[in-house]
Amino acid sequence: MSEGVLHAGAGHAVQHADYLEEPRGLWSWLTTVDHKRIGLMYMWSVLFFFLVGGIFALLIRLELLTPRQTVMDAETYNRVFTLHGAIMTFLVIIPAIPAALGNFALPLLIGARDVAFPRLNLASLYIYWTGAAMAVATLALGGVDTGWTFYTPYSTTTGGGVSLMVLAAFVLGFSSIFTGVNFIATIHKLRAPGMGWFEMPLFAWGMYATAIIQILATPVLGITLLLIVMERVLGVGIFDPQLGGDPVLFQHFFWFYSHPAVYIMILPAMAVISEVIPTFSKKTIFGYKAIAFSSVAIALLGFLVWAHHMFVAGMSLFAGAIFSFLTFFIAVPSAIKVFNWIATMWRGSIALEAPMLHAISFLLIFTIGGLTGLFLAALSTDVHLHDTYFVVAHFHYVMAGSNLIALLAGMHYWWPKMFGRMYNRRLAAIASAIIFVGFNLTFLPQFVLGSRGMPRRYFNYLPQFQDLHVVSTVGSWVLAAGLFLTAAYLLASFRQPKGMPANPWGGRTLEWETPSPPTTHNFEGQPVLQHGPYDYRPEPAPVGVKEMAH
Ligand code: HEM
Ligand SMILES: [Cu+2]
Repeated sequence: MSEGVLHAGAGHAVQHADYLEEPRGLWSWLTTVDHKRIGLMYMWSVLFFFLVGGIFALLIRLELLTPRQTVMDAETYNRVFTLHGAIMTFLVIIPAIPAALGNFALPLLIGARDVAFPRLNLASLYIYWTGAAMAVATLALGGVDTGWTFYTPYSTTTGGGVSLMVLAAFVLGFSSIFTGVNFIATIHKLRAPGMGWFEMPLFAWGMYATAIIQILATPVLGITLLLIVMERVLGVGIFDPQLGGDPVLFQHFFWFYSHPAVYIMILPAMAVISEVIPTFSKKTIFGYKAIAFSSVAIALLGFLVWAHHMFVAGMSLFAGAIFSFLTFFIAVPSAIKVFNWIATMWRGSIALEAPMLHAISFLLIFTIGGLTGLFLAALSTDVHLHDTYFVVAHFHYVMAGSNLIALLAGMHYWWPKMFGRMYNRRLAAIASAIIFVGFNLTFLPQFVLGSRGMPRRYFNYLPQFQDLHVVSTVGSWVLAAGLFLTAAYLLASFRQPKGMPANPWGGRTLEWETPSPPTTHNFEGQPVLQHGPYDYRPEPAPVGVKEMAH
């Protein structure tokens, strides 16, 4: 790997306008096939829905401030947590890193001019917008109160906008599949000449593993959701026992997608972290191949463990024991990665810039999330913890905490590349600390609540649970404050003139060889192979962070 990756060849003598400037006008954005512009439009859309889902989250926490009704009635509460979960899962966390950051960064990182199918890429954005509009339109039909998991028989019998909501998820699935197809083709066909599989940045490996799951698992969910619509609209008996169906069948179908889908959410997060940690430790990544292969191992093993969501759904003890056993294995590749990231930081010259601070938060939060997963994987303890706040805390550590904090790490890392501008780095460091504290304040107490028996999705609760609920609600305000601060200084960066150097962080992957922001075609001429993706040997001296024009 030592002779690995490349440099943009023909210098930057010819100055072209950057991709943000040329061509001009709203229409040029709406019809663009530039992966960078599509990535940005995805990013703004995802952030918008994160705001919407976040407002619902704050409402949930506000309601749970007291053991009885606080601000809404029980039916509204059910609709609010359903919308929160559905929006965050299908509109935010799944597309966030691959569709937003992946679209922007992947072609740059592998020295390509664009993705393999630029038009399909634009189509996937429009499909995303269509699905999002359908999900929002369910509000007009009285909302949805099934929970984001749409469990039968409730989802086939309750009123409201269930059919429209599951169709929205069906449509969104195509957007996800198309992105996956595009990335697989891009990685196979468009790597810069000389960039073998093991000279690819690890971000590309993460995107590749994610794409495998997107393509293989998403159709299962799509068809399952269509079956709900068929039962609701046409009365075909698939899940309803009265019509000859089986409600537990739904859970099998659902989790056969949704367990792998949690890796659609975490693999891209790991992909970002694998780029940030070497850059800010100024060290070659430790265990490149181990990280690359564990991504693929996670993608494949993820298909074998779905029934750990169903230990108490009435399956045989034998099946339960097997699924419990298999679930422990899935923790191994993740642990391998964590050890390799820590080894990369070990004796590195660590720069505590915002992307790195978020990456360190990720390491801590993901480790807690992953380790608590083992309690749930153990058949005997899961019987006690299933459907309690322990589960809510667990999946927020891995989904919300890990994925979102990795999104923040990646946005702060590539922001100067995306926009040619730098945010206020001091505020960014402060915000990362507030987010870390707020997140743990919100979700750490929920582990305790759950283990004491606080069930999830309950509107009222026993008075002895109130103290910890109050801590959690206050934590959600701290978290929100950190996120609003982040939004404020990121938006304020647009008041700065563009003027970032090509490589403000001293990174060694190819995107740093292009100007900030890049031109429409990314590279002037053919990139030439010069060094590996994480080659931090002394020469040539990287442009230090301190020399930045800020
Ligand atoms: C911003 C801070 C957040 C807060 C304060 C928060 C709060 C909550 C609460 C209190 C619940 C439990 C509702 C209940 O069962 O009683 C919940 C459920 C859930 N949250 Fe969050 N959440 C946040 C962020 C996120 C993010 C970023 C995601 C993205 C994946 C997410 C995904 C979910 C999902 C999937 C559920 C399950 C919904 C259900 O099963 O009904 N949350 N959240
Ligand atoms: Cu699972």
